[in-house]
Amino acid sequence: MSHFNTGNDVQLSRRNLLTFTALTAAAASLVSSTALADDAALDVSKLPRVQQKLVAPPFLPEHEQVATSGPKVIEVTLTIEEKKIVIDKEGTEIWAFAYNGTVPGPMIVAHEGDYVELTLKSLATNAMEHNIDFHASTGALGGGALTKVLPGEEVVLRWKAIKPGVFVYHCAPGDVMIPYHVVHGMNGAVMVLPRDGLKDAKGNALKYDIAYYIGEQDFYIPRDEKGAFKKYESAGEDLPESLDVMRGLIPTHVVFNGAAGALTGDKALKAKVGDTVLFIHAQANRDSRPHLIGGHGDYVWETGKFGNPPEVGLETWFIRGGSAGAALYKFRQPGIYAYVNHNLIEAVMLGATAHVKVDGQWNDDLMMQVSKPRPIKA
Ligand SMILES: [Cu+2]
Repeated sequence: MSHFNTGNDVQLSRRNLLTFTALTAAAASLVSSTALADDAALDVSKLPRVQQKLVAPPFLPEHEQVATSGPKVIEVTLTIEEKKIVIDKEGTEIWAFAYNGTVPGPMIVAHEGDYVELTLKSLATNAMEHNIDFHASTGALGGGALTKVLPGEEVVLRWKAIKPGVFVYHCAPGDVMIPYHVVHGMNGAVMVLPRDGLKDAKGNALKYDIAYYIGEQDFYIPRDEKGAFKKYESAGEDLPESLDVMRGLIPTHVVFNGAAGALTGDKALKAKVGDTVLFIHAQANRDSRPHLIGGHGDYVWETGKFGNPPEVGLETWFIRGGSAGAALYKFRQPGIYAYVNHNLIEAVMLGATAHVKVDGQWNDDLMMQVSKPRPIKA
């Protein structure tokens, strides 16, 4: 039994923490009986089943851009792990709540009309109750009430992908535990492609050679009396102090894929001149504004929903907190591009920078240095 010290010096037992969400328990049982009575479940039993092997971000699982067969049931497994991760080069730590051990959790890919069947497991070594709310799903709490798992438990949820687009998912165990878990890394994304793939505003097919998934994460790390970031012995021990920092709404870190520098230098994303890259940007809690320095968004689904025509030729696009967006760009020049949250304080000082290393032949027509720096002529 682990204990959590609150700001009021009240010892909260693990069981107390777990009952933060007792109010939604009744709703959960109500929804389960309705779901079981649904006739549609009979048809689902006849559909082909595939297991989707989830991979760590910034990569996406193997998938078809255009579906070559009818709707199917896509089986995925997410295992929840409370684990200590390092979030910057100075060694700052957080006890993250991680789906499949990564921040953000892995991308799940489906086509419109498919069913996503998730087995959600929580390691027995965890301390808290967790669940999952899929913004891509349709139904009470995005599945949140139907997926509550205590340490050592597993649950299976199935939902039909009826809205195309990129969407976030996140833990939502109730009350303050919702933002607390989300800003401890407990979020990820789903991509539901139209069955016939992506299209421009005129309905012409759009394809990508590479897709990268960037999960932006804001962290709120408490500091000690000397201003140094505090470290904790176990998951949840930071609860009261973390809530105090969160109340101020100023993150100490804004990072891509779990840590400052997770996608820079040796770990830069890669592409070649001529490659068309789909950048999926997810932010489960806070607004962002991706910008590719030296490039553009050729086609951008700013709200991330593929039922809308993409905007073209964008400079910077806006990601609303609690959503994911997608931008398609064909690289025309080689070099190191910085992909940033163009609040440059967040990009440079808080960590929200990725690099894309692009190989290929430079095109002087698009840009060239006409003369090297020299003293100004009188
Ligand atoms: Cu959680």
